[in-house]
Amino acid sequence: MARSRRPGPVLIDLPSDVLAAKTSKKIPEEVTRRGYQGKAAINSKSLKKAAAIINQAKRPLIYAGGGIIMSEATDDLRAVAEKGSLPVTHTLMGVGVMDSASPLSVGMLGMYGAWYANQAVHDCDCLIAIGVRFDDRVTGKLDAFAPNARVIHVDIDPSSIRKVVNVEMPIVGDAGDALKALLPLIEPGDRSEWLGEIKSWKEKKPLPRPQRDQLVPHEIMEAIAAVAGSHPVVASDVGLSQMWTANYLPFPGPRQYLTSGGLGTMGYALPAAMGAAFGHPGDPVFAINGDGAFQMNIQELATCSFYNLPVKTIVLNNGKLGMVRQFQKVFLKERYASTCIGKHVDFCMVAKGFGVEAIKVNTKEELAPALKRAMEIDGPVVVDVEIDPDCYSFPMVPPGKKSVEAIFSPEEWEG
Ligand SMILES: Cc1ncc(C[n+]2csc(CCOP(=O)(O)OP(=O)(O)O)c2C)c(N)n1
Ligand SMILES: [Mg+2]
Repeated sequence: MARSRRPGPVLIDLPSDVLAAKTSKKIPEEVTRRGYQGKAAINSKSLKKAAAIINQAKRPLIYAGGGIIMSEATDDLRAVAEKGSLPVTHTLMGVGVMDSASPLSVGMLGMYGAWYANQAVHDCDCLIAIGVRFDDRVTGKLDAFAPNARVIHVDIDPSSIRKVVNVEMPIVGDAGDALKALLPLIEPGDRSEWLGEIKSWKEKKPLPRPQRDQLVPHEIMEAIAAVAGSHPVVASDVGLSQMWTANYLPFPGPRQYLTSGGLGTMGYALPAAMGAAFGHPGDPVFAINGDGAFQMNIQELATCSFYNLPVKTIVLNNGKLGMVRQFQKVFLKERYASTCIGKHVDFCMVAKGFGVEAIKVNTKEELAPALKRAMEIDGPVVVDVEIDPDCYSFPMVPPGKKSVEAIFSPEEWEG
């Protein structure tokens, strides 16, 4: 199950009395299970109909997710997008399906996504969903999601199709198989007007890049990108740090951004980065942590130290459980509860206690030299960066609102 075409972690929970019991039953060679059964052949009729819908569309948009990355189909997606001049928005799990610098990339959609990506979903006349699940963090208010679009949904798991939204053209199958079969059917179209409109939205309401006295997230992402080399692997934790990494750090390709996605497991970044460091020796590997999430697996610094794993841990230190605090600030009238964790932990001292080198960054001027030094060190490093504690992840779609009703500041929320 873990290694089949929709791979991922599987929890097998066996009670200890079962483990200790004896059995004379023969263990079957093959097992069948309910639900998803593996790879299905693509229905060519459905595919032709889907291609016809796409070719007719004036304002098509691909909504691409992690299924494309699991299917190793990034090149197939890019070929289809380029042939049809089809812009692509992606989910959190789909970071890297397009080169974020590509003119066809519309960035991440959803609750913490770019305003222009949500606007493109709202205004498209054809939504081509591939390897995605219409998660509530993506759709916002469901009946206002892609209201003008004919929807095509490609997914390997039939139970995912029409689970959340009604689609006109379902295609059950592997994303790579579907995209390969779709490529010859896609006609090169002139979509310059639509692409121009998306470009103007990007200029009208870009991702915010505030200038403050203290360091702010996009400056840190830019500084990391400047030292990261051509093929970095970045694991992010859960919280604002995760959204800032997904939105501001450029990702040219797949499997360079590791995140726990919908599971939301704080503490994920460091062990995930350690796995990447073992699996990709030679590639620069970063763990980008919030100060809260870092403490959930901080003991793994011992493993980093033991193996001299070259994981560069960047702590975005705001003294807060920032993402939860953002809710308390915006929606709960600043009634803060249990989200101010303060500055009681000296992460540099903790890291050194584990035998890991550490650098403290307090000011803008200290950031670039600290990252340069971190890259020069042959082994694990913790860089503890003080950031403006009043930075949040905007734009944000308030729960229950339409995805085009994103707010750019707490003041925009009227309750
Ligand atoms: C184990 C666990 N506990 C609680 C949460 C809920 N949660 C989501 S984000 C977040 C705050 C994360 O704080 P921090 O790591 O400091 O990151 P920041 O948002 O400040 O960047 C919390 C508590 C979670 N996702 N996982
Ligand atoms: Mg924090």
